[in-house]
Amino acid sequence: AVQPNAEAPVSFPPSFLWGSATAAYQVEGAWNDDGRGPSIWDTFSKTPGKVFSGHTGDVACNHYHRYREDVALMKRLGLKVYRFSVSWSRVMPDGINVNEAGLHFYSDLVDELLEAGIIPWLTQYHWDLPQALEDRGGWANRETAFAFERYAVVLHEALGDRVRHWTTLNEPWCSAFLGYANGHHAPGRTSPEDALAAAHHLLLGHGLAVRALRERDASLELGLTLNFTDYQPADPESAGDLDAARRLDGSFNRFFADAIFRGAYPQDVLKDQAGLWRAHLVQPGDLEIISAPIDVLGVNFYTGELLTGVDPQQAAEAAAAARATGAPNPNVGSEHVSSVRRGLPQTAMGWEVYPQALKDLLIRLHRDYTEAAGVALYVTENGAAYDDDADASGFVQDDERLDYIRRHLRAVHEAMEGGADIRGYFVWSLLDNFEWAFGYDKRFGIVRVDYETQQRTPKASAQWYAEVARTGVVG
Ligand code: GBH
Repeated sequence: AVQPNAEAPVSFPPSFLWGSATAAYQVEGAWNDDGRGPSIWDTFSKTPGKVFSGHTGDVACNHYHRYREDVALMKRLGLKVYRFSVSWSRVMPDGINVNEAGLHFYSDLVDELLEAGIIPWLTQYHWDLPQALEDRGGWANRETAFAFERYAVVLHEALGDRVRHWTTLNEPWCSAFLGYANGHHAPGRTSPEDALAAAHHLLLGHGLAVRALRERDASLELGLTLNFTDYQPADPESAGDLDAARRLDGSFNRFFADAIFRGAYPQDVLKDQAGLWRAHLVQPGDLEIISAPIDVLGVNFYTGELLTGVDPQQAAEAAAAARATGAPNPNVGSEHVSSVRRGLPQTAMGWEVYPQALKDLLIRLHRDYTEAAGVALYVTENGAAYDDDADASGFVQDDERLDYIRRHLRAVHEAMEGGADIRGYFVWSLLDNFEWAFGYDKRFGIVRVDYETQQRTPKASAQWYAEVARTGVVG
């Protein structure tokens, strides 16, 4: 349903950064070019039954060979910033030794962007751990956090003269819990204990990288991107539903934000996860490193959910029962929680479209975390998959995606009016790409990719977004 005032256009400040985002494994292809080593996503996608229809990122959008064309396309669309990620195993094939040819690619990409007047926004890690590090325990092994710190230094030495915006991690919740607890993502492990170890070591790696980068150059803009979902009780009168919302808000949102901004994991979440934390996992000084000051918090937002749960007293029992069935659930310690539909329109992912949640979330993040820390907010991902229907020329009149982005931008604007310091917005995604376990079946791009010919065709949403980026006005 359209808001009553939806027709009055809103204006964003001229400094607002309009951008788009991608991630290395989802767009690059060139899986074994120029000395790239395998990542956990190469292994996972080539394991039968893990990814829709056996799709892999071997070719993807062939961005590795077509980056010049893609940068030119962004320039034509008037985008001011490009958020991309680096494939760790391209620049360090075994996670440790440097591959100069791999670094070259990113150096060339950065040069191409700067020449086009587009700000490069680098994400160090978007889920594709070198397989060699996974073979030594992956993120469940504390050593991986130190390897991540060395990786940050290698990137900084190659790109630090030209890249100002550094994001350490993209969505550590996904890496830890989809990767190690329910196995929906690479490396496909299903151990709640490993998932919690991974979550802690990811955050430790983030903190170590921030410290190392800061030491090298105090003027860099440093931060990380977290995925947030607005969780509300299905029935605000029900103790079980209130408990369910508290739990997932805790394990999904507050767990990461509290560690970063308050230097402590939330007590209630630790209680929910009691018995699943390995002894000595958190070592003295870890949370101090994790909470090293940052400049930017990236917010990835797709939906808000209503939750329902059983009575709090029965929760532990229900969680244990769920674990005993071997049915993996990423919500470690809160396996009994389930979501309830609001009855709103859904995207092709089955996610309900509820922009109000983005406004509420941004205001809350500003109030609870970022304002006091002097940290700027950026919406580093927002967008939608729909079943696109391309015409003979490849054009897609994607009115639903356009409307999704439009309504969420209006929500961002409302949050800014509510006081939140939001400096930019990156649509997910520039291109249709490899949507992880869903392969190429789900299309998030504002630009259509024909996977037969690699032809790029801006959709109606891209044309509309270009106008927004040019004028700063959202109708
Ligand atoms: C982002 O992840 C990714 O950063 C990006 O690479 C990806 O292409 C994009 O979104 C679109 O999916 O049902 O248990 O998974 C978002 C991942 C998906 C994580 C929804 C939380 C809900 C819990 N989010 N998920 S579960």
